[in-house]
Amino acid sequence: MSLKANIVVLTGAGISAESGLKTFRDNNGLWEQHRVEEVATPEAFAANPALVYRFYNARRAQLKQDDIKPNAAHLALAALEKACLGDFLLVTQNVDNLHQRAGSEQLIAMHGQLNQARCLKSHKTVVISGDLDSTTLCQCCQPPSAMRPDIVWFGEIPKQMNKIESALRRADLFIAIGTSGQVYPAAGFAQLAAHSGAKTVELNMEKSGLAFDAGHYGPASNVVPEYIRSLIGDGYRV
Ligand code: BV8
Repeated sequence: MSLKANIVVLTGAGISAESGLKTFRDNNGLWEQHRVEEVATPEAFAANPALVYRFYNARRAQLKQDDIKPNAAHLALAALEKACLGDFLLVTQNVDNLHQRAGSEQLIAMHGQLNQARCLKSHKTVVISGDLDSTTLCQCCQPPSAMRPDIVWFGEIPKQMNKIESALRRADLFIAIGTSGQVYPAAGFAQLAAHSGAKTVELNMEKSGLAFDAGHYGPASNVVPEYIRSLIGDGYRV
């Protein structure tokens, strides 16, 4: 069954948890005894680039592990996109590549991607899969410049905000999945969609505390396919 509606979906770390990727609230938000919010900043990169390169190299390497793959929630969102006859946009806060691997196409990785690097001089981005460090040089400048992870750090502006806000203003349905709603501007998307007349739904392990019209709670790999089946029927198998 297809769906004549404009849909915006926002995902957070919780949708990738059952694929084996830690969420930000796991380990009390710590990595190697550092608060993630302190490592994922331009200041941390300026003060201790080796630490920040290592933080992202470890997470990028994890994506190549055989046991890290899209789960039923990622696949159900790809099916929803195919069944949607209106405008569909999936906005992820995650920097992993699981939505891409699940087949989602109308996708904005608003906080960047582990598998991309950015030239510090030209700001051009390139796809990478291996480690990045201060000796990794760009191919776009003469003389070549050092590169950084193409990640949006705290205090930096998320990607494609205009496109995201315009989609939220046109949305009939806004679905937030696996996000604690603690990081802005993503945490404000449900309210913007609601003000524009959208129905808002939260699919999460627990209530995030943000206001939604409806919510379904439990592991994403159960709750998301179940909810999407309620929208488009059994017309898909994951
Ligand atoms: C900006 C890349 C200006 C890095 C990330 C005071 C008040 C309000 C805002 C601020 C403030 N002080 C500073 C700010 C701004 C700041 C901010 O919001 N800080 C927070 C900490 C207060 N924001 C910024 O700096 C942003 N930029 O504001 O620029 C601007 C903006 C617009 C226009 C002009 C100017 C930039 C923020 C981006 C930072 N980068 N990621 C990296 O990945 O290393 S954010 C990072 O943390 C993630 O990407 C993610 O977005 C966030 C963590 O959030 P979640 O994804 O929700 O993950 P979390 O672990 O928190 O929650 C997981 C959820 O899943 C939980 O609810 C859990 O119950 C659930 N779950 C777990 N398992 C499952 C599950 N659900 C279902 N199934 C399961 N199995």
